[in-house]
Amino acid sequence: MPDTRPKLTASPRNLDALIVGAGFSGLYQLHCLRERLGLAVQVLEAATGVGGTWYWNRYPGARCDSESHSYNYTFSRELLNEWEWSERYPEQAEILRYLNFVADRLDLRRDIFFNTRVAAANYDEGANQWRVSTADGREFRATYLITAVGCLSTTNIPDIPGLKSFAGDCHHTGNWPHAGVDFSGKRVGMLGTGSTGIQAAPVIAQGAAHLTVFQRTPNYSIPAHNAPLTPEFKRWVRENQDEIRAVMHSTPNGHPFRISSRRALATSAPERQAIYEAAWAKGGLQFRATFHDLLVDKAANDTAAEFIRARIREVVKAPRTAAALSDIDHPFATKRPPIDSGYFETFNRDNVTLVNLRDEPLECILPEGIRTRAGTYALDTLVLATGFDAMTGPLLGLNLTGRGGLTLARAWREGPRTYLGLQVEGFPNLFTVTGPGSPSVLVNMPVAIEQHVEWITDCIAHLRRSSIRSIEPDPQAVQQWVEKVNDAANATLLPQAGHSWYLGTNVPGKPRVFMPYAGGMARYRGICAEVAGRGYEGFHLTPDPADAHKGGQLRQA
Ligand code: N01
Repeated sequence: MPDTRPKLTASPRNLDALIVGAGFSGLYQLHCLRERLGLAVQVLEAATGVGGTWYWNRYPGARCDSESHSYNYTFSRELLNEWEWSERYPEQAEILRYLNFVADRLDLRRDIFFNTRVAAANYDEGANQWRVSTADGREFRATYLITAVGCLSTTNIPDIPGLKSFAGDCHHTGNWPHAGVDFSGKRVGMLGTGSTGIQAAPVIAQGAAHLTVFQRTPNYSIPAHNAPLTPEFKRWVRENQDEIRAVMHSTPNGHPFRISSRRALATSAPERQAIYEAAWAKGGLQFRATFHDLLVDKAANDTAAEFIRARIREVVKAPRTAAALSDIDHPFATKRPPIDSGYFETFNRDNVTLVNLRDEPLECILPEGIRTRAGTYALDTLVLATGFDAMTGPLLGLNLTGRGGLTLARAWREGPRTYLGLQVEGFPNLFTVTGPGSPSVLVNMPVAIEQHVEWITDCIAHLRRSSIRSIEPDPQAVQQWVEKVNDAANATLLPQAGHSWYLGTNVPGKPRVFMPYAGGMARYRGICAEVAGRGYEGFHLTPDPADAHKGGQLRQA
């Protein structure tokens, strides 16, 4: 494999900033720090190319469930004008092409070290530097360390007895072989019916001899109705860029549509049914926006949940399978709602079987297949669509050690604690793009990413302008923010999912904490702007010793 590492032009030992990850976040952060602030900055990326999530998640059917015209950067008119999406929902390969286009257009590759996995990062208090070591033994030093590692990038491999003994091919969807997987003539088993499994099943079923879906928890899904974009729609997007961006910036979830102000229970049953039917026919996440109380009022939520269950029962012909698929016991959208292309229809195929693990729990994996309480299913290939150690997993995987030898694992042993999802107490000059405690995964990701990257860039500009040596959050501000994150979640039905990766309960031993900020992106953007406007309220700003006579440590709480 050719060495894609950039040549070291300046000493890497004294960089201004290091960024970990070359996905949506890392690419834009590099651009901002290099071009807007003129910093010496480099990116460390474990993969051989840019793309982050979209580099790794190459499973069959991988597609974004944000609509394509909202799933891109909006900071650059040139980028907007030069790129055109082909379908309503962009597929993985097209998103990867887009991110490569951006990397080329902004000349980003020259400052990215590919094939470079961070092994550990330690804050050296005396030098006020982050020392970052890589798996292949190199060391980098920088004043600012910015994690752009994504929220769903650490795969969750279930601890099922016998998994390693499986004799056939076994792949996790989040680490899919680049050459693809040939399913022809194969008996394929798939574990997992979240967004990923729901996207993968219809495509795998088309290529395999037989697909067996092992379902532990049934899930809602809305039809995507994906289709090529028409020339008229493309023209409309080109002509309305500012308006589309304004809508994305004003809504709680960063999508390019508004949430209705109607309440489900204040609407007559026939009218409500008609609204749901229209939204179902339109497809996509907009279904969630039909009524404004769906995520705050259980009775309102029940109306949407029952509508979807009825659609599943209508579509799926075998009554037992339909019952297993529609026996959903969490409120709608309290887990990330998938959207699909023919998921429920797939169970009408002769070569697809649903195994309901609630009726016949999984006992173990054997070399020849999966054994449940009811018997053994012979398989040639196993697909693990079992999700991620979300939000905290990618950060803990960096083995970060802050001031006084405090490890992130210790600081977060009872769950993540951040201020605004941007900084962690005890970890000066560390910034976490879309970290826990920020809206991130509850939002159309590029919108959340652009706001974080721009806030971090402005913050670093302020530190340098004001001769500030380091910034870290005040403990009180962290405590108050943690409470705000909890309150925001508790004001919704989201914690009522009982079990979800939002809560961390999908990973054994992980503290049960609702991790993202559920107060809405528009509100969050305002809070961050206010904090910055008040001189970074809630942060400790430590002046450079040379400037210490100007007032010692600045406490901005
Ligand atoms: O993961 P998940 P995902 N035995 O955690 C099951 C984003 N995303 O990769 O619920 C049997 O949602 C588990 O069952 P249960 C999106 O934000 C976006 O699907 O724990 N089953 C569940 O069914 C999404 O929410 C896009 O009982 C086991 C499944 O595995 C997030 O990624 C596309 C098991 C995991 O579901 C994660 O989605 C795809 C076991 N031992 C993903 N362990 C788009 O933008 C786990 N499961 C389109």
